[in-house]
Amino acid sequence: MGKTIAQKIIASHLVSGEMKTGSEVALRIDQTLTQDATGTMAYLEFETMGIPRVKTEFSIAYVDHNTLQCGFENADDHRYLQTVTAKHGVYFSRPGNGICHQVHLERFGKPGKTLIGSDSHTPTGGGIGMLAFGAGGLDVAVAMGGGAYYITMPKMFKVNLTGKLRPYVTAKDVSLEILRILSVKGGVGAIIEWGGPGVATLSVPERGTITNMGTELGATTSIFPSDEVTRAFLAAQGREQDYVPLSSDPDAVYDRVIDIDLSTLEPLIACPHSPDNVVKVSSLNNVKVDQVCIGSCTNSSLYDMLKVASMLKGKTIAPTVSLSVSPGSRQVLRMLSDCGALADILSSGARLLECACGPCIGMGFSPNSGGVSLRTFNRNFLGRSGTKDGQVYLVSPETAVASALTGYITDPTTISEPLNVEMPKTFLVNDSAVLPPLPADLAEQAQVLRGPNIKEFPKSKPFTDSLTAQLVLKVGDNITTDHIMPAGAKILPYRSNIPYLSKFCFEVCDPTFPERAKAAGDGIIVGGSNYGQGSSREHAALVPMYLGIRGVIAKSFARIHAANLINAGILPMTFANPDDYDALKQDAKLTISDIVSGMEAGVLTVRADNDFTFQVTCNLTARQRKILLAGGLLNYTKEGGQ
Ligand code: MIC
Ligand code: SF4
Repeated sequence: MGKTIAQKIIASHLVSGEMKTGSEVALRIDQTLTQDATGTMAYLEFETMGIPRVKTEFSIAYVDHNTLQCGFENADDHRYLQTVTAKHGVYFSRPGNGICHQVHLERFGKPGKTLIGSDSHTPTGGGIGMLAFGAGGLDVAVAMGGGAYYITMPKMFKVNLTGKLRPYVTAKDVSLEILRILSVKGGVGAIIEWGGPGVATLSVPERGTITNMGTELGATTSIFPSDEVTRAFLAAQGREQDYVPLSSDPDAVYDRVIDIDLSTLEPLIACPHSPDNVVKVSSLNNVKVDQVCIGSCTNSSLYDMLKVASMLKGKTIAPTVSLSVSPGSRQVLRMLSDCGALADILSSGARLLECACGPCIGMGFSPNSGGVSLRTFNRNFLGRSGTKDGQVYLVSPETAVASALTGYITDPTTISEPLNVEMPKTFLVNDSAVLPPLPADLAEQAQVLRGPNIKEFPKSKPFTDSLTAQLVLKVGDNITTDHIMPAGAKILPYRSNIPYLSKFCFEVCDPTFPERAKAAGDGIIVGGSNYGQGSSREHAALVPMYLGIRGVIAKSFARIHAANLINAGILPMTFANPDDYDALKQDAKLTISDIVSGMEAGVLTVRADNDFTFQVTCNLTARQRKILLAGGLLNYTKEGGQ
């Protein structure tokens, strides 16, 4: 039987396991990336493993999230990251060099290689034919130490593209269309491969936009073939030698095939507060806009920015609109400035922000109270912008500019002027902001500089055979990691200070949660379906663990979060009968007995203090059971577990 692209890369990186859907496979990891908000924790974890130098082909630490330095915390973290990476063989991309996924696509991603990154949008690398996964920091630390990355062998979905996008309809609209079709849960447990004749019409940055937003589908990852378009992109970046062709076999079998005719798509928009809340832009024509933000790892490539500049040239944005533009990398910014396009952007009245995540993660540029903000980003979860009642919509750069010019949500296909932007034949290559690590002989003596904000890693408890815990919080469906552990300019600087962060856990849902959880001692959280969707931040597991949470019972879990819970020593359990969710009341005392044998059988019985008894399933591999019994992955690894 023929193989899909992902199956070919998995087969060539298989360390153990059988490539059968649903069974666990361990993969050799060629490259790792971290960003600063998750990186501090990942390197602290790496340090406790006592491995002197990373064992991957290439590992890099980016600083792109916590770039505001409103106090010593972020600056100290940057210094820690710069010194710890130099010592352990990791490259360091300095603050201002750009957003990790954009820079990685430009400079380091290689077709056919495996990549894991401590950021959920690492699958952006699929745009260049990499098999790239978002993972928790601890999984990245283990991979840096030469350990395998464990995943459940996913189903294979194919999206078959035909036709060609019409002017002003974009790759972002393709992402929104697939979210409309599949929803934020539709990709769970699947790898999405993009194929068909329409693929050849899409550039690498456009493919990157699509694989980037595959994360919002809950997909394990997304990938494009590596073809002549890939070769041309790599050649333009001065690294044609990294090109290898990659395609699926003609008789490859997919679990599901979805057809999209690119020529029939219209500009789409995701309404508050979920990326799958998608309608046509034309259906919202009269909505007044307060703010427009262009950038993020989804839409900050040179190609996107040149289109933005061309649409803004000679025009002025509406006086009621505040427009921000954050180019994805220093390369993009330099090239915009050299060709004069930057002047067109600035003359329109736009505010230029740093080449970083910025407003996407609530690092400044929050909208006004109740303000309507159109963003070219990938997430519009409640409160993420930093303004609790902000109304965030997700759009393409073309829709963003058209709306910034009129002051109302505007379908860009109503613009009559043509939009002709070509990708350059060569990019301006200057990697001076990427610092190589120290050579091994110097590294040994090198000092790692830590600031006072770096606090000790919290200790988790190993599981014993029975647990009585209070149901401290009951929440509904689609709880995101932004609900569990919010981000934003005020809290993000404390990513290496779990005790301080814990004060904000579940703040969006119930600000009394941290105090109540601490008072309860051992606690359990009950959730609906797709619990923990969104980011890869392991803080959404470490902080609840610090507050005493021992287990989460939900209707279903998002992949990375479930892995992070296990890594933190928290037991993820799924309702055997989802209706039992309704019978549970917050504050109930829950007792789980025979945990060790139950984990092995995959079924546990839970008794509430009103004698209501129900069953939960926990499909854990032997390795995951050992991790939980050891009290988390760090303990397990220290004890010699593989
Ligand atoms: C996000 O987009 O939510 C983030 C911030 O990039 C996160 C990582 C983090 O919380 O640091 C992600 O997507 O994994
Ligand atoms: Fe940064 Fe936003 Fe991308 Fe996350 S989604 S990596 S915060 S730009």
